[in-house]
Amino acid sequence: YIIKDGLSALTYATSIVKRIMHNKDIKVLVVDDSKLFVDKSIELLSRYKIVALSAYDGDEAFETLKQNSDIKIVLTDYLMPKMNGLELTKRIRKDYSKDELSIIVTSNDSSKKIPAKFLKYGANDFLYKGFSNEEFFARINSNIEILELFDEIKNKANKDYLTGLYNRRYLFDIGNKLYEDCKLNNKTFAIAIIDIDNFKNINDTYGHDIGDIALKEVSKVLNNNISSNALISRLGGEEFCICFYNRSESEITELLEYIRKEFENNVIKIGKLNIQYTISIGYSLEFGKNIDCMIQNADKYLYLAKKEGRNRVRR
Ligand code: GH3
Ligand code: MG
Ligand code: MG
Ligand code: MG
Repeated sequence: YIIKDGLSALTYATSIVKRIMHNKDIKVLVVDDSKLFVDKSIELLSRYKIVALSAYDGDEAFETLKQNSDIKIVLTDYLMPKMNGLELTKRIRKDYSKDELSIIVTSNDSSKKIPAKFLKYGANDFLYKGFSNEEFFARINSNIEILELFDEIKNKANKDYLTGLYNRRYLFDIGNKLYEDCKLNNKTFAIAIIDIDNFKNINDTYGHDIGDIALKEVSKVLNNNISSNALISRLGGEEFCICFYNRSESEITELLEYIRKEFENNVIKIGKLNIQYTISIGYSLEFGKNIDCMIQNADKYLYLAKKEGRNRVRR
């Protein structure tokens, strides 16, 4: 590159460094029957700190892909023995969508029809062999950027902005799938709803910002204490929902009681303020007609917990 002034040189260098810092999480699978090409590509990728795996035909590539769920980009040749690049592309697109995996095709074949064919079958990009290093990196980078954008959008759509927990939409979408899977495979499934007691008082006494911190504190306690087999979400307002799957009744009961006590026994320090609040929990262990019914059920128990004096776990 020819960069004429210091500032744009600095900006350019910064963007490259940022890019490289990111790249350590990216894994590329290079598929080609030419060992020379595979080695060259892996060497180029390593200059940008991108880890690469290799495969020498479509069959081997597909096996490698199945065993390495962290592969983000497949760089594939067209003509190869056993399964060629076009078959591989079709095969991959049956199982992996464009928002999770990018396919970049490289070929010597000069037929004008080839790139269109690949793109129609789900490839993201096409490179004629003999490409410059600069073009190679530019294509790899633009594909990484698109995948990252997809991740960012998915994250924004599924997570609650304030607490970073999954949101209501995600709960009903993925929670429902979990529910169906547990029902079908005879695994346990439970729903707990957690509600801050007299939360309105916190807002009224200390202000909305402190209320927000109190909400984040709940998400922290939930995340710190529930590490597996659970989907934790914010239902809305000061209500949270946990779907437990494949966990025993006693485990769930103990855990919920422990979480309740975490609030009862601890003062939360926010700057100079010491605030204390309790939570109530309603939970439902019996499979209902669907996940909505189970949530309604847990909600009924939550209502009872409130009615019986708050700061309690009720089923
Ligand atoms: P109860 O013990 O019966 O649950 O009483 P409560 O005061 O906790 O419940 P109520 O439903 O009366 O009040 C909930 C309050 O939560 C009202 C609302 O302003 C507040 N709230 C909802 N979402 C947010 C938020 O994102 N941030 C803050 N700071 N407050 C919120
Ligand atoms: Mg070939
Ligand atoms: Mg409430
Ligand atoms: Mg409340």
